[in-house]
Amino acid sequence: MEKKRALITGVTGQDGSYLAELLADKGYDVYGFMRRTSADVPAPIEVLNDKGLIKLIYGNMRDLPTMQRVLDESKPDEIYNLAAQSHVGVSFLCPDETWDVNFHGVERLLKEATDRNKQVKFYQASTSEMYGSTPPTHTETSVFSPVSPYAEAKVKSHRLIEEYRSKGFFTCSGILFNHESPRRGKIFVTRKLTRAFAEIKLGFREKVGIGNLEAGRDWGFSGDYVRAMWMMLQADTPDTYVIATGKAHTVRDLIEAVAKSVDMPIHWEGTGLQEVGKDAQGVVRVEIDPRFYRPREVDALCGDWSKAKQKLGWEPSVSFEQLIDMMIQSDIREIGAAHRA
Ligand code: NAP
Ligand code: F7E
Repeated sequence: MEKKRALITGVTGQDGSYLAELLADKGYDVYGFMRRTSADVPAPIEVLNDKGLIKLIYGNMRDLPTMQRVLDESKPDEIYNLAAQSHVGVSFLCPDETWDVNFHGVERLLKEATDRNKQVKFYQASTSEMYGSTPPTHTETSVFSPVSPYAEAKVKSHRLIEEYRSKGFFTCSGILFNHESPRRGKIFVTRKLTRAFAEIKLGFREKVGIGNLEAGRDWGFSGDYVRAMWMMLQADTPDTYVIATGKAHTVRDLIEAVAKSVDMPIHWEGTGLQEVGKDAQGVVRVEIDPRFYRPREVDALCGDWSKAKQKLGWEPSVSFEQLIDMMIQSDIREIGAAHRA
């Protein structure tokens, strides 16, 4: 049987890297879009394991000719569109780039891909940010109320995916809630905190500045979530699915859990911008830094993943506590290795 070919945009990101490994392990030939600035060796870069090939080639969601060239070279059966300006806070600072990559990039890729192959299967990385703060638990049919340029662009792309589906194309949308891992970018709140507390624990840092303590998120493990992406494209019919754990925690809970996992329980003193988190010796380890507040915030998100369980047989395998532990142990190892080198 001929090997399946997959194209992953955003292959150098957290999800892209896990997905590329998953698909290569399943025997796919995997092609990945890589921006020139993503690696310090020139593309193409080929990684061959005993089952499949991962080939990284230059591509940019803002550049139609590179997109056309990559599609002609990779001839994908499946496309996973993960590339995005993915930071919500940054989207307020760079709305044009966010709109161009997160919406027009999807528009370009969908058109070029379906012009070349009407049977291509397309996964779009939609997001829980599309809901805004509509409580309490979100399903595939909950109302969208985006509050950031990031979320607005993602809603528009989500609608486009549905439009293509209604015309008979195999386009799926995963409404993924926050998912993390040791490969998470260091400016997202989970990794920022696991990194900071690893440094505090090892004596390289005293404290960390943080924004909104009360925001609630449903945090899962990226490795579980990329498995769901693949499952969506293997189903008989294309659809939209919520992927989440169904358990929400606040940033305050997250800080307490991270601090506890390095044996440094935190207690809180003060209120508002003066609130601080202190360790058992009374040393301030967490303080509020207004620079990390957003112009508009999504207060609370929690996903109902029952449709994914029912129709795909998907379920999350890593708990919030296990996720934090995995991330902090990895940061401790990484910092230790860097200081020994
Ligand atoms: P990530 O780590 O920030 O990765 C984003 C990827 O997009 C990187 O590979 C980045 O390349 C690439 N990219 C950015 N601009 C590009 C451009 N103009 N052309 C080509 N590639 C570009 O994000 P992630 O956490 O893996 O998330 C993957 C996708 O899922 C994103 O679309 C995100 O919006 C969405 N999502 C994420 C979550 C989550 O909690 N992680 C939840 C819901 C949805 P560089 O290496 O060059 O920067
Ligand atoms: O913020 C609050 C912040 O940046 C989570 C992306 O993958 O998930 C991610 O978006 C919460 C927010 O993720 C800090 O205000 C407090 O309420 O880790 P984050 P995000 O904005 O939820 C969604 C589903 C995506 O689709 C996105 O691509 O934490 N928060 N203090 C902070 N956040 C950050 N980054 N830094 C702080 O110091």
